[in-house]
Amino acid sequence: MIDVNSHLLLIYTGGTIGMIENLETGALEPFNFSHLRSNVPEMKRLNFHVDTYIFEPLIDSSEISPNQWREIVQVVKSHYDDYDGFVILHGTDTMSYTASALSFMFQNLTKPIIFTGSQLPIGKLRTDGKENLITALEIAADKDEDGHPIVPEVCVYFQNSLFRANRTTKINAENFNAFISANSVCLAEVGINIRYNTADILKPNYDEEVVFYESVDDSIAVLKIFPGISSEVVSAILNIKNIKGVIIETYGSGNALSDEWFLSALKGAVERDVVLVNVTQCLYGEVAMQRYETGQLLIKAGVISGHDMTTEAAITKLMYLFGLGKTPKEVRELMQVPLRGEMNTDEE
Ligand code: ASN
Repeated sequence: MIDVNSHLLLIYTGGTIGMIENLETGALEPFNFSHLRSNVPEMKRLNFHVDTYIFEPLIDSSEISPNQWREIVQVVKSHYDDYDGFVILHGTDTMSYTASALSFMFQNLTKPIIFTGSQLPIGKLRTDGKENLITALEIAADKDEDGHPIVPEVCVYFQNSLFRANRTTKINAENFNAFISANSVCLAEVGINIRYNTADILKPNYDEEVVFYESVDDSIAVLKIFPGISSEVVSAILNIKNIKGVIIETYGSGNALSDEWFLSALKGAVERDVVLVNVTQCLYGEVAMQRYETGQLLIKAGVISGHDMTTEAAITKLMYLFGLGKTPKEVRELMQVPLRGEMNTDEE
């Protein structure tokens, strides 16, 4: 039920939702919040209170970096006790990265943090931004009979579906349904009613404090395997100066080439304490390295399983764990344990 006494903070970072067309170049550019607000007069009709925090400068989300993730954490941290929930307007291009990062940077979260945005600017008649924004706000204001928020998680709300943030991937540059969470059920489906999947929503310990983490370590890389990949490419990535972790995007259930040069490059990196994490290039399904001989060779080389994690979740989880100052051994262990519902570990 929507709590009419709810106070929400709307954090506007930029993205298409608030953009307007530059008449000279024809390109969409970030624009100010009053433009956005004046295009959503419906916000005045919400029966709860919404304050705003506006990023300066507003950005296209392809410009996002861990600096902005830190700023979002700081804003939420300094206003945490003043609000019942937070809605973050963010560009769709990197929304899954930011939202995944944030899911790790808050521990024992007791309030909703809902990311949303749009594919068409709010000033366009057919915009998807209005529904996304209004419903994200309503979800953030929803409470259960004990007065607790229904969804005390970091989520992405887009086109009628509420997803766990660290399970999402942007899969569509055209349609309004830009996101999916391929390996995890939706936390809510929105039609005439908002139907929450309460059994799947993570609940915090309300007797304990939320913990905010502000540092992430970006000494990581992604190595996408493709037929014909050369030893130069592989060794250039695995030997980057000060690299701490590499996400290896493999085929199918976690397979890659079994050439001697490849396996010895991986072994060499593991011996230098680089954490190698296997995620699949497939959207659906998980890494099960023991299933094929090629996968088993990766286990022998010291590669660990990222199970059914998205690349976005694996990247941001590694950044978070190294940001905590964990040792490579600890990172290897923690990468294989779900910390915020980001993966399912029961492989076949
Ligand atoms: N380029 C935009 C952004 O990510 C795309 C969008 O928001 N739909 O900021």
